[in-house]
Amino acid sequence: PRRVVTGLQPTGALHVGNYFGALRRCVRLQDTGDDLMIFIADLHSLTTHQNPQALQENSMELAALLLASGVDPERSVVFVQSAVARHAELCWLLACLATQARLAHLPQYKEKAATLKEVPLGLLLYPVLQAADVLVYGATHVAVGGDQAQHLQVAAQLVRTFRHRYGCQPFPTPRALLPDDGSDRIRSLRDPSKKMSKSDPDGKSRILLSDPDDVIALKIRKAVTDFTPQVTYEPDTRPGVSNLVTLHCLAAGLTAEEAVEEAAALTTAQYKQVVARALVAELAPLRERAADLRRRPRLLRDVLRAGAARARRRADAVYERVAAAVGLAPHA
Ligand code: AQP
Repeated sequence: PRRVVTGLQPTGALHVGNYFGALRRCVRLQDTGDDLMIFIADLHSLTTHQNPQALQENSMELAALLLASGVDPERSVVFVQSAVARHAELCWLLACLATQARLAHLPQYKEKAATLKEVPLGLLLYPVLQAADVLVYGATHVAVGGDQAQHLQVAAQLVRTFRHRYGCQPFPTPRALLPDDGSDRIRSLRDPSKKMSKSDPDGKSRILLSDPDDVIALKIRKAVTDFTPQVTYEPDTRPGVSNLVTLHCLAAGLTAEEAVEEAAALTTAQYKQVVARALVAELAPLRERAADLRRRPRLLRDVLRAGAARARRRADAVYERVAAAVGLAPHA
């Protein structure tokens, strides 16, 4: 089977974009028989300032949501990144092969760095840690959204550099696994030219997984569309309405054609009620399962502990080959 790695940052309340684009996608991958490793990327989240208590709470919340979404910790390995020290150890070895110039050239780095007076080194190293996250398990695939594809090129480059320098390749070159259902591109409800994002200052731009049913309906009702009343699926010219169609499809398990056909007799205003109902039907049970799991912190901790132990065993095997190739003195 493919070995697929994916990570989520515990940086705040999750929205439906995170759900369809990441949580539910994990469940789908798990159900197709992939060997799936899912980590809560707490080390990554430290590249921006995090309140320590909130960071810890967000990590547990993410664990609850993963399980509530249907991730099965027996089949998938679920763990917290910082619990497996090999991520950071391999990151160092890879950082010694990466160049500052190449990392400083990546668009996401440039965008983020431009907004900061003092740029933390961790922000520059972010893609190297991402490479380590994947290579340390010898992963063949990484489940990402389209915007992360460039960071995977950094991982591929590091594999090549490693081979040139040390004459061996202790890990496969990982490939991006992109979804084909548009689930990685849920747009802001207030400005459909942007993606839905945790950090958007406008709370109405996203539907949170914690939003009650009436808030979901309200946010969909207020979603920005355009002045054409018919419902069509034209992401390039009608991104607002098309985003609603995408949400409807993902929530109700329809294709875009089926959703548009169902909406043939409806105005966009009427269609919004259909979309809201579909979202509520999907999210209300999820919310309940998550609330249930939140009341069982011991179970969550047990799952994470067992996941970390499995992850460590896998990481040790790869890291030992890497350490030997690099010439680190054996210390076992
Ligand atoms: N709008 C989106 N549509 C579909 N998928 C999305 N993801 C994020 N936004 C959308 C996916 O959610 C996962 C979690 O990503 P992350 O925690 O690394 O944070 P992110 O990608 O930076 O997500 P946000 O929510 O937009 O946060 P901010 O505001 O901090 O940038 C990833 O799999 C991502 O693809």
